[in-house]
Amino acid sequence: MLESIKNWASDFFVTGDPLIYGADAAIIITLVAIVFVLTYFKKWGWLWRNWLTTVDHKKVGIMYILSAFLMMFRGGVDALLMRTQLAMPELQFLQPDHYNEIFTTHGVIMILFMAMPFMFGLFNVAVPLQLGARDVAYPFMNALSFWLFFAGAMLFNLSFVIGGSPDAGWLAYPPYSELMYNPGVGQDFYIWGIQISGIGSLMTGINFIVTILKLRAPGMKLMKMPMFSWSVLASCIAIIFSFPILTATLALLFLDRYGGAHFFTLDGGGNPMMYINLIWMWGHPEVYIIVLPAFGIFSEVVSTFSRKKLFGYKSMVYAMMIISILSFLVWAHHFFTMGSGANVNAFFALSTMVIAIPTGVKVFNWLFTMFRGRISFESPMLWTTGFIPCFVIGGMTGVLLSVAPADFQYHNSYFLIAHFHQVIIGGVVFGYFAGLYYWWPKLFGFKLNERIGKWAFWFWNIGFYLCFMPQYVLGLDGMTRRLVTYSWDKGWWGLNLVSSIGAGLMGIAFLFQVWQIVHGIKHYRSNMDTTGDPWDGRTLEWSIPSPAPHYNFAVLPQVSDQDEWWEEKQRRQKEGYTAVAPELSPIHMPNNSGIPIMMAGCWFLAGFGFVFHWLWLIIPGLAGVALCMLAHSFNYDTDHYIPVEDIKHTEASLRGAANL
Ligand code: HEM
Ligand SMILES: [Cu+2]
Repeated sequence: MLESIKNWASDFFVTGDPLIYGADAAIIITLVAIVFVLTYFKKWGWLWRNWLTTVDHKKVGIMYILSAFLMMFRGGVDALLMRTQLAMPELQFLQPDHYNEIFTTHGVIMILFMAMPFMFGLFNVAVPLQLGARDVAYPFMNALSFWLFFAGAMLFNLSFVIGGSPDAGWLAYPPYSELMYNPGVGQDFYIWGIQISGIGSLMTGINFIVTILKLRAPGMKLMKMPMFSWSVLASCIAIIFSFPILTATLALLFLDRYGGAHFFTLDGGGNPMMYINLIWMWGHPEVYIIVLPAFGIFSEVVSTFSRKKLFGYKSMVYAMMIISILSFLVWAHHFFTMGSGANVNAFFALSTMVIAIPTGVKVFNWLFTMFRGRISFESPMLWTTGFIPCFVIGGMTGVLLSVAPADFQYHNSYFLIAHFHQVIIGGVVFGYFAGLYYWWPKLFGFKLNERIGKWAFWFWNIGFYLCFMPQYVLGLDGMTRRLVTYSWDKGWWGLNLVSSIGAGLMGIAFLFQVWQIVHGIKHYRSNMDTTGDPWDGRTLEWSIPSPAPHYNFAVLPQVSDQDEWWEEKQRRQKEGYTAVAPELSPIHMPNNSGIPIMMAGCWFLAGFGFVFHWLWLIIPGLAGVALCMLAHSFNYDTDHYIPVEDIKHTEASLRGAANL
């Protein structure tokens, strides 16, 4: 009896690795500390009412971004572990099995649990404010999306200490992800973690499309909409068409693993290449899903900090929309070596090269916007100028990769690793940082320290080039990806060492950013943004106080121009301008709800049950999900009105009574 419990426990808890015992201890200590602090300072009620049950898009956005930072830490530690292992030849720092797990969790966490929530956080933070709306179209669903993402991310991360991590790469190609070759529970954590958070992503896509199409302020024609909102629309269109493919693909893999189906196994008539096609039909649009909003942010930042209208607004809109559609037609460039023949490869090579055209258009638009502008280099603009050369080089190496015959040489080499990190770090990560620094004062009411920010910027940039430029050379020299170690006689050690040093510098850069935020919170009183418009902005979010009141706009703005707030400021400076005191009326707002977090909790339990084949947990978990749906369907107390008196009071305390 005792023996069998012991056996079960050593399977259930991952044993034998000091790193993991450390993680076990850290998790327990952190949980105890959180519970202690919340109880000691009597903050449970505050946490529940203000955060866990909130449906306010700004708070949901903050929770997304906070989670993204935590995940960036985990994914970054994974990256540093790998770069330590590769710093010198023939190191035994990580064993091969462990290395497989780490590149898998690094990739999944960085794309799905870091980039995606960071992006959704910025959608939430900025889109309703830019549109002159009071929330997203479906605030309840928005909170539910967040909690589903969070439940999925936690489930995935749990595999580190319970059951064991997945190790079949970030896209879990069969046959290695099939039960026969991968009997542990790691791949099941992968499937359920991504499925649960994927439902949330799909709902967010729907939510923001409806918000953008239906909730724009009166007078804001589509062609007057701020460029970030356009980029969100393009990204969400790609989300709603591509995420169902991911869900279906993982469902098929689930059937293979649980039900002995043979969709992706050669014996039984399946085909692993089918999986690889399907997963990239989602995977390629996914990379545009995360980069298009970054393009939107750069557009806003470039025009604000050059104090000029964006050059070529219309061409930018068309470029975004075309990219969103084209991104569905290029997936096979990820496996030119599949053997599908010259005609198929020619099609996918050409469609890939075509994408470079609208992308190039954008780069010229940004450069022409800066041309003869009155440029100032505060943080958001700094990241934008860092992005342009990085993305251009990364984009050009992408065009090299799209040359199908040559790809037989580059495929699965470090050349590819260098290329995609260059576009993802230089494009996506730098873009989201620009957005975070840009909207930070609007969210929290104070600015972050510029000096610490500059340190972070330079460490990120120098670290980046040191880390990834050598990898192009290594790739051409034959170093393949997912390689745990290499021998001295390859002659690769010098470049690898430089690369690892670069990775370390990026780790330091991240610490600078954490410090910058801690510093900002400590000294917030001396950096308050009392104007609501710290960058001399152009779009509607800068017309309201910082931090934005929870109803955003006391009176919905009337829009007549592109860059409405900029034009309004010009009008106000003209002779004879008389301010009209706005007529206030009660504001209709959604109520908080505890159902999203509870429903996500039930999904988490069901997912955990599925991972371990525990019917006794799956059934109550799914029943809980159904009960939450029922409870929400019969809840008629979902909204309230804020009386005029309260609005006046809030506005007076935020703006000073004079402005009303
Ligand atoms: C911050 C600095 C980063 C460093 C130093 C780094 C380093 C690495 C390393 C060493 C690998 C494994 C290469 C191999 O053995 O094949 C890797 C793979 C990968 N990285 Fe990063 N990375 C960083 C940031 C990111 C970011 C921001 C993302 C995405 C948002 C990302 C996405 C990926 C993906 C998808 C893989 C492929 C995983 C696989 O082969 O299945 N990385 N990275
Ligand atoms: Cu692709």
